[in-house]
Amino acid sequence: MRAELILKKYGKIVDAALDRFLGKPRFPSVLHKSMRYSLFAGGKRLRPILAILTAQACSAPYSRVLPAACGLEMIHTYSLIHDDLPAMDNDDMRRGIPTCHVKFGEAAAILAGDALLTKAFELIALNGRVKGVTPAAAVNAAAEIGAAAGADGMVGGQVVDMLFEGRRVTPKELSFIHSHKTGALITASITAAAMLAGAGEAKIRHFRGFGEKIGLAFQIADDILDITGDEKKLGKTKGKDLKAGKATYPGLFGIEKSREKAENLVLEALRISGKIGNNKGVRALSELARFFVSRTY
Ligand code: GRG
Repeated sequence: MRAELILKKYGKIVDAALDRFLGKPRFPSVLHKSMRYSLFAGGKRLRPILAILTAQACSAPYSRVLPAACGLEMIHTYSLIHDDLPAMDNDDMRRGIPTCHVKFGEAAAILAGDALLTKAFELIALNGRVKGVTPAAAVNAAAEIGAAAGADGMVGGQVVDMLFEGRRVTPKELSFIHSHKTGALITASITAAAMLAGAGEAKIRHFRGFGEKIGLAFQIADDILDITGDEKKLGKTKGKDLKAGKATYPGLFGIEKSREKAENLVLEALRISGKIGNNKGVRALSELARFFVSRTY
């Protein structure tokens, strides 16, 4: 199946599950409205779809990982809400519409992010109650996602990203920023799902390798899109990295070399997925890996 079709098909499943897990808008209404506003602003749902395809690659039904998959999208959405705040990137547009703080005010946006992050871990814990998931698998998956989202993962990467603004970075420092800020949650979407689906250690190692390669490729592609992309398609202001003096691959290596690097990473990922197997889930994961660098949004 082509990447666009995969995203469409599984995006619908993720959207319906997110709607269910979030529940009806209720008191306090500003909180539920702002959470829902950002969660349903039109994201590609890449992280939950990676989790779903990983379950299928392990020959498990996607229901085995659906609550955690939705939790991953909530963590991702919280990070975007907070990243857009005036104290961070100070962005007005995200996913093609005004950012959460522009629409609801700063305090509401901070709290919407907090509530999404917290709800995510409620769902990740609840995934332990799904038929076929062992208690050990549920605990390991929760620890995996917690580590990837926190100080030694996404938040840590974001802090280093801020520290290096306006400074020249080495390739090693840049790779640290990208693999933590962006790669960690992408990798955990795959490894945690493999754990919940009952994969053994060797398989989980392959999935981790696959995730790390495509996670880095994804962020390099994002750096390139910030320069060459179409603002309408991206749904956000472009050129912000350059303006803020951010550490990026094109900044360090130029666009052509960065493109080459991202494509090579995908080739390495495909070599790893070949070791995992060749069922429908693995083939779909490989298709998505290619999309990570060919995407225009
Ligand atoms: C903890 C506040 C905080 C931030 C963490 C993730 C992050 C760091 C900041 C968000 C901005 C940024 C440059 C993220 C890099 C990851 C990235 C390219 C996000 C966009 O992901 P997509 O393309 O977005 O999956 P959609 O909108 O499709 O879900």
